[in-house]
Order: sequence, then structure tokens, then C-alpha cells
Amino acid sequence: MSTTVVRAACPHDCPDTCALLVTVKDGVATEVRGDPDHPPTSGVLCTKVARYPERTYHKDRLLYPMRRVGKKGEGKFERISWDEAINTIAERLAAIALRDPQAILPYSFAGTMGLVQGESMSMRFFNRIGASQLERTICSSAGSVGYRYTVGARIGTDLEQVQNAKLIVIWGGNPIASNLHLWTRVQAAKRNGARLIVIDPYRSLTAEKSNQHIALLPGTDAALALGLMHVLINENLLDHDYIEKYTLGFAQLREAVQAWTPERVAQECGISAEEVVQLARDYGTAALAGEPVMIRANYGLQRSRSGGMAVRNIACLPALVGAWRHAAGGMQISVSDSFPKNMAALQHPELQKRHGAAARVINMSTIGDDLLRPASAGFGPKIEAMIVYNANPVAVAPESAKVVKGFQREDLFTVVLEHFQTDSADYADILLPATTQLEHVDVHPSYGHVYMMANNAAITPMGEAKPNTEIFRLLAARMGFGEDCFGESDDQIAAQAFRRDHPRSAHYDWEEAKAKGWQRLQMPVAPLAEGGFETPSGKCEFYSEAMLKAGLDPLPSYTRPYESVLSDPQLASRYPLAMISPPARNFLNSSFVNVQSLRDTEGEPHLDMHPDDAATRNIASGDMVRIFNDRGSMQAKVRVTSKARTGLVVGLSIWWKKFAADGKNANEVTSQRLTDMGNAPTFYDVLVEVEKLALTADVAPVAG
Ligand SMILES: Nc1nc2c(c(=O)[nH]1)N[C@H]1C(S)=C(S)[C@@H](COP(=O)(O)OP(=O)(O)OC[C@H]3O[C@@H](n4cnc5c(=O)[nH]c(N)nc54)[C@H](O)[C@@H]3O)O[C@H]1N2
Ligand SMILES: Nc1nc2c(c(=O)[nH]1)N[C@H]1C(S)=C(S)[C@@H](COP(=O)(O)OP(=O)(O)OC[C@H]3O[C@@H](n4cnc5c(=O)[nH]c(N)nc54)[C@H](O)[C@@H]3O)O[C@H]1N2
Ligand code: SF4
Ligand SMILES: [Mo]
Repeated sequence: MSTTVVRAACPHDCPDTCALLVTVKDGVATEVRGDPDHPPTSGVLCTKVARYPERTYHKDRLLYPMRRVGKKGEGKFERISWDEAINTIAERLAAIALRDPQAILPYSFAGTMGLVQGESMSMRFFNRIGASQLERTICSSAGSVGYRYTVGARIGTDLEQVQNAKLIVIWGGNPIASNLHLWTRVQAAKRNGARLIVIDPYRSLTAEKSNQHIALLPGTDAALALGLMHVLINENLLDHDYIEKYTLGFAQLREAVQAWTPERVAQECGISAEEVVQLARDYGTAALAGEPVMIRANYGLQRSRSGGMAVRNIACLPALVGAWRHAAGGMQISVSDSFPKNMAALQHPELQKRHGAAARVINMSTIGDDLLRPASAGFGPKIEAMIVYNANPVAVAPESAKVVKGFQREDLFTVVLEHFQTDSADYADILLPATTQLEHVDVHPSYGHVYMMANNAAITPMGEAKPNTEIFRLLAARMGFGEDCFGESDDQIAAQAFRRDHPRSAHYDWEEAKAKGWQRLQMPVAPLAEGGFETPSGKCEFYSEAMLKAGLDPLPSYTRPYESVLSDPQLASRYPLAMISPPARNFLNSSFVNVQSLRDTEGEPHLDMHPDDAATRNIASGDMVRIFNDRGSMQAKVRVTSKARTGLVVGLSIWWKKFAADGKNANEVTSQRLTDMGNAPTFYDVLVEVEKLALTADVAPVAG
């Protein structure tokens, strides 16, 4: 009997990117633990990934290539050989490419965050074909753009400093569920006397553990930040030295925020003026007293119309009070730009250039509309083929009824690379089995810490599963693509992932990373203590010329959500409740929903509703309800609770539709409208009505 321990990295779309130790006994992975020596991980994993062997050896793993035999969406398949699968796909894509390669669309996201199994061989392949490019906006692009305008690059407070902060503001995030290793440091800071303030419409697990919870209406964060700046500036709670040396546009900012009195802000946000004033005073006073004050802004606040501006406005706060001076102060939203990724080597964009004009770009967040669009001069060719990998669009993309209608198109050729038969896989013409993180090699950046992470393969692939890279390598060979880059191994790709000509990653060494599990970037612990903003001016830009050029307000401002009582009273008279659908603790987006032990913990799709809103609708805990608006409806079981503020309902997500009683999930009611910046979706900018399901849906009388 042989037992080995293999060093790996968590592949999931989570800021923590943990270092894993995989115990392998006689070729079988028996245990996955957190590496105690990796500082961010500190030997701890979340419940989901501690169950990784259960997911990898799941009885429903896809083990062979398959071809659809039933109707689209029915989920009936028969086994075929790899040869047949690759031949079928290559022939079909070649025929489409002959007419117009832009009719082919890759659809992928963050099933794995690996630079190898994510977008390396796949992008080379689609660049070489000349396929449409996918604009990957579904998660963080609104806030990324807003942050970059202000701070310049997505860098920020180092995770490993958070325990030293004295005031921590968690703004639109729920780290107990979605950023565990930040949370353990927040707890340590609290034990050392730090105060924790949470800004969230919902009393999340994290808000429950805070010293103060400010429950504003969804989509109003940009206004709250304006109100805070109003108070900080008018009460002179400012670090004048920092402002003078390292910021741009303070005089214009001072003007712009005058209109945003605490009273006006309170009305927009559905909170009290005292809450606005007190938060500004607490934040400014602590900072001026020389204490580290830190803002952890997260994705909850980016998912409505003003999502980009919300992050931009919040990103002005640390510069106003000089919070960046401290290693444990400042702000973190994502530290992705810390990593000098070698995109040219990974993706070979020059392969695309042989097609002349730049490829058409399709936004993944409007895939519902785009799949249903006919060819036109503005749009280009109709989408004729979709290759889906690392993503589950039928469950996660907004306005799902349209997404499903698109996937149902008989003339659409759909290939899905997956571990499981997800809601999207049900629509595949060809379904291909992909390897999991335990079965392939990869290398990872992180968006929550600054370590380059290596993943060794712990076990041989299950059944006939293949890594994404190998599938695209086979397709490239079958289509006769002779460039050298299509012959590179996964190890060769990984070895080029970070730039050796950049000071932060000059020491990157793939062999060393594989042996140790990780290498820390050369990053200063307080990167913006003395300026060094990567904006055009080199300063924190309160006033942004680049925003003006992009047609945006160059100064912090606020636009109401598309759908809210204040912005659209007429719509609100029919659909008075705001709905948000943030991640459930035991799922990772739609991953893990099919792992029995984790699904059992979440139970079934729920809707949290305030007692007042429930009472006026005669709804009690345990009732099944229908949640609906003009776009669609879904069913859920109500929990009457003051965790949801009045006027708000919360459906923790993202459920696989096939595990819900009515075969639907929260994306039935979400819209394809986009944010002010970054073309991102507005998942939490939604009005609905909720009614008790007295009778079963099919015999219920039609409501007026
Ligand atoms: N367990 C678990 N962890 C995850 C994920 C998961 O699905 N499950 N998903 C991963 C991914 S892809 C991402 S992007 C991150 C997301 O992680 P987070 O940024 O933490 O995002 P959410 O959980 O979407 O939102 C966090 C909180 O924002 C609140 N919120 C909603 N709307 C608003 C608003 O308008 N303003 C404010 N201030 N708050 C609002 C929600 O009530 C929720 O409690 O987590 C990652 N980690
Ligand atoms: N209503 C609502 N909708 C949302 C959100 C929300 O909060 N509310 N959150 C949004 C956000 S933040 C995000 S990031 C998106 C997430 O959307 P997606 O990135 O699509 O995330 P998942 O649903 O986890 O789907 C990833 C799929 O990739 C597969 N996969 C994992 N590793 C591999 C691999 O190596 N190879 C292949 N071929 N497949 C692999 C997994 O099995 C899984 O089915 O959802 C968005 N949708
Ligand atoms: S999902 Fe996040 S917390 Fe869980 S193991 Fe992966 S990186 Fe760590
Ligand atoms: Mo995300």
C-alpha cells in the first residue's frame, strides 16, 4: 500500500485560492486538507472543498464522450468514442468557419480559475479559428472598471494584514460564506478590539456577527459613499497631506458632494441620516487618530445599475482619510492586477490577427438575447455554434427564459465540456467529460492574496475524462492547425504563465512552485502608502478625465437602480419587492449543488421575507410561494425573518434548475440590463411580487 501527499490548489472562483494537500492511497484520493504552511490558507478549508473527493468520485461524473439522442434539454445521451466526438465537432466547426468563423462562440467562465485549464489552449484554438470573442463580464467587471478609474489597478490591502485593522467595514460582501480566510482575520482583529461594520441590505451570516449593520436598499451604495464624503469633507475629517500629495481633483470633489446631504442620502438608501453621519465620523475619526481602517468591498454592491460608480465612490474614501498609509488600512476589492500574467504566451492573440479585422465581441451577460438574434449588419452572423466549458450559463446567466430559448434552437450546434450533466449540459449536442483539479495540472493567480499557486495532478483521470487543454489540442490537430503552440504540454504552458521580465514575478519558477505549492509575488505590504497609483496621473483620481472620455461623469455621482420604488414607481406598484440572490454558503455559484451532503445542508430553494411583507400577503414560514415579474417566475419555500429588511426578499443561490420543484431558479426574474461601467449584469437590480401558492401551479386560476 502506498500513500503520498500531493500539493494542489483550489480551482474555484473564490478569493482565497487555498493551498491543498491531497492524500492519495493506492491511486485513490482519500482526503483533501488545507496546507498549514501556506500563510493565507493556514491549514483551513471551507466545507465545500473539504468534500472534494465526494465531488470527484461522484456517481454522476461524466466519464465518456456522448452524443445527444433526445430533444434539446431533455438530457438523453448515448456513449460515443473520442474519435467520433472530435471528428464530429471538427467537421461541424470547419463547415461553419468556411462561411464565417465569427458564427462560432466560446462560452466559458470560472469553473476553474486556472491559467492552464481556463483560457490557454482554448483561446489559442478560438483565436486561430477567428471565432467571436467572449466579453467575460458576468462577475466583477463593473467594480473592476470603477476601481481602475479611481485607484488605477486592482491592487489593495494585503489579506495577511487584516488582523491588524482597528475598524473594518465589510461593504456588500459576506465573507463567512464567500471569503473564509479573510473572515478568520477579521475575527482576530475583533479579538484585538477592532470594530466591524457591515453594509448589506440583508442580515447575512457576516452581518449577524458585526458590531453594526447598516441595511440600505440594494443598488444605493454609490449614494451612501457620496453622503460619507459630504460629511468627511464638511467636517474636515481629512488627511490633507495625503490628499495634496497623492490625489487629483479634490476641489471638484468638494463641490460635487455638496448636494449629497445626509438627509437626501438617507432617503435614497432607505436608512437614517444619523447612520450616514455616524459612519463617516467613525471612519474619519479612527483614521485621523492613526488607526488602520480598512474597507472590504465586495461583489454584492456591483450588481445593480450604479455598480461601477458605487465601487469608484467607495474607492475615494481611503485616499480622503489617508487610510492607505497603513498596511492594514485602505481597501480591498480584488488584488488580481498584482499578478503579471503572461497573456501573450498563454493565449497567443497573434493567431487571431491572421483573420484581418478584430473578431466580433459577444457579452456573456446578454447571451439570452444574442442567441436569439438574427444576422444583421450591426450584429454580424447569427451564432451557429457554442462551445461551453468552465461554465453553466443555463443556470447562471440572467433572464433565463431567453437563455433557454436560445439553447433550444435546433440550428444551434452546442458542445459542453463538463464534470457533470448540469442544466447547460442537458442542451449539448456533444457532451465531453472533463477532468477535475485532482486529475490535471494547473497554475493559479488569486484575487484575494498574492501567491502564485501550483496544482499537481493527484490521480489519473476518471473514466475517459480529459483536461480542457487536451480536448482543444485534439481539436486543433484534427483541424490541421500546425503552429508549435498547439503542441505544448500543460507543464510547458504553466511554466510560462507569469512574466519573468517583471519585478513582481521575476523569481517565478514552475518546478519550484510545483514542489512547494506556491511562490509569493514580490509585493510591498502597503502598496499605496506613498501614492504610486497606476492611473494616468499617477494619483488617486477623484476627477477622472478617462471617465469623461468614456461618456461618464468624471466625478463621483449616483444613478438610481433600473428597478426600485424611487426610480420606477409604476413598475413598483405591480412588483413592490426588491429581490437579491447572493451565493449560498454551501454552493459555489452553481457548483456543488449536486453534491448530496452540501445540498442537504441548504435544503431546498428558500425565500427570506420580512414579517411585515409576509403579513400583508398572508404568507407564513414554510409556505410555498411564486416569485414573479414580467420576465418570469420561480417557486420557493418562505422563511419569514427580519434578516431581510422590509421591501426586500432574498433567495440564496445558485440552484440547479433540475433540483427545484418547478425546474426554475432565481435567474428567471433577473434582467439582461447592464451596469453603468464594465457591461456587467444587474442580478440584484430586480423588482418582483410574491404570492402564496394556494393551489398547485397548473390548476391555479390565472391571476389578474
Ligand atoms: N460559498 C460561496 N463562496 C463564494 C461563491 C459562492 O457561490 N459560494 N461565489 C464566489 C464568487 S463567483 C464571487 S463573485 C464571490 C461573491 O462574494 P461576495 O462579494 O461576498 O458577494 P455576494 O455573496 O454576492 O454578496 C455579498 C453580500 O452582498 C449583499 N448585497 C446584495 N446586494 C447589495 C447591494 O446592493 N449593496 C450592498 N451593500 N450589499 C448587497 C448580499 O446580501 C450579500 O450578503 O464569492 C465567491 N465565493
Ligand atoms: N442570480 C444570480 N446569478 C448569478 C450570480 C448571483 O449572485 N445571482 N452570480 C454570478 C457570478 S458572480 C458568477 S462568477 C457566475 C458564475 O457562473 P459560472 O462560472 O458558470 O459558475 P458555475 O455555476 O460554478 O459553473 C462552472 C461550471 O464549470 C465546471 N467546471 C469546473 N472545472 C472545470 C474544468 O476544469 N473543466 C470543465 N470543462 N468544466 C469545469 C463545473 O462543473 C461547473 O458546472 O454566476 C453569476 N450568476
Ligand atoms: S472555495 Fe475558497 S475557501 Fe474553499 S477551499 Fe477553495 S479557495 Fe479555499
Ligand atoms: Mo463571481
